[in-house]
Amino acid sequence: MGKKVALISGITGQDGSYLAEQLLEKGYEVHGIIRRNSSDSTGNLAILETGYHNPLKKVNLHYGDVTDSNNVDKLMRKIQPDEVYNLAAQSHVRISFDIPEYTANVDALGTLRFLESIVKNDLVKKTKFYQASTSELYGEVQEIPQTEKTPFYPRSPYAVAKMYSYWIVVNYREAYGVFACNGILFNHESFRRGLSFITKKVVNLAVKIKKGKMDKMFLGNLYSKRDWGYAPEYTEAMWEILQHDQPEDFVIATGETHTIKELVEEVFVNLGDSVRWEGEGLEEKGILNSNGQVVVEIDPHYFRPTEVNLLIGDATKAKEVLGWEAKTRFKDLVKIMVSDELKSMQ
Ligand code: NAP
Ligand code: F7E
Repeated sequence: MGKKVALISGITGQDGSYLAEQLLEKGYEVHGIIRRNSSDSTGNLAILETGYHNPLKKVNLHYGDVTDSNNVDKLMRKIQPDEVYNLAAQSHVRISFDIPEYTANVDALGTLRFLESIVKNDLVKKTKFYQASTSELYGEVQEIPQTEKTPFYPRSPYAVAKMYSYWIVVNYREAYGVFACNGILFNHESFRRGLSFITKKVVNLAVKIKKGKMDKMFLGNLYSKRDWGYAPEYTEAMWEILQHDQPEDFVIATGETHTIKELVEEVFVNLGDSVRWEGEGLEEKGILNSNGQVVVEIDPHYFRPTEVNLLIGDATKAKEVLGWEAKTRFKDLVKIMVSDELKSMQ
């Protein structure tokens, strides 16, 4: 049997880059879709030898965009993948309020474009499809903790667009028999996380503050709670989901939840300091116990018109059916992220 062929949309992102590495390790021929950007977006792939730079063509990169159905269809016909991992998204929740229509085009219709191509090109028996669904679907949570059966209540244009994708995956599975699955992944983080997400932002700025390169950071809502896991473990779960003998949807989470305040505190503990809080509302401040320096202030720019206050997932099904379980918990995740950030700034 020849090599299995995988196509990853969103390969330059945090998850796409880990997944590409893991699939190469497993012996796959890996293809990825990259957008034409005026600046280089392949930093997360630096570890891999790409088709551009090396004749070994370890990863085959194709220019494309999931808003372009001709492009998606053409790539699907050319590559004839055994597995598609649809990770491409405008993935920032707050920014989705600024660009809701664009977010819907990418995060909702992008998914439809792949599924239509599978059906139209008679790839139903060949191609399995993974959709990057999200805990943001639970939004104003209807149940604690959240499972595969918890009703959705999306609270942003991002989450509403992802809700379309969730259901179109279910529909194409039931209507046409596509092996299509949703991974409902709770927040997962790493050194490769984009700088505008809270874990990476706090770790990056705290390290700069402790090195004397900055005075303070500005944050939004300190009281929301998230279930944060470690990204490479979550991309392994994506693969596991497609190896199951039937197409199903799975929650992937740690089962532990923490506030943004706890995140800030834990990051500074890992940098040999500690933070106390003074004031309320917009006047609330985080202060270093070592020297009294104000290191956190509130900027309402980072507030969302509607917030997701509490996420905590129950990944029992993934454990029982796939044997998948989160290994890295909150404290270890922060330790890893701080250590990787320090190394990168040496
Ligand atoms: P990310 O780092 O923001 O990566 C998003 C990827 O999508 C990037 O490669 C980006 O390319 C690409 N992309 C954006 N718009 C595109 C378009 N129009 N056409 C083609 N590619 C496009 O996201 P991530 O954290 O790796 O997450 C991967 C997926 O899982 C996303 O769908 C996200 O919504 C979902 N998800 C993430 C989490 C999480 O906690 N990380 C949890 C649940 C679900 P550029 O590099 O060119 O921008
Ligand atoms: O915010 C609060 C903010 O942007 C987490 C995406 O990968 O995970 C991610 O979405 C929390 C929110 O992630 C700042 O209000 C406070 O309550 O890191 P985040 P997210 O919105 O949970 C889900 C699962 C996805 O699917 C998404 O694609 O932190 N917060 N102050 C802040 N957030 C940011 N970004 N910046 C702040 O300054």
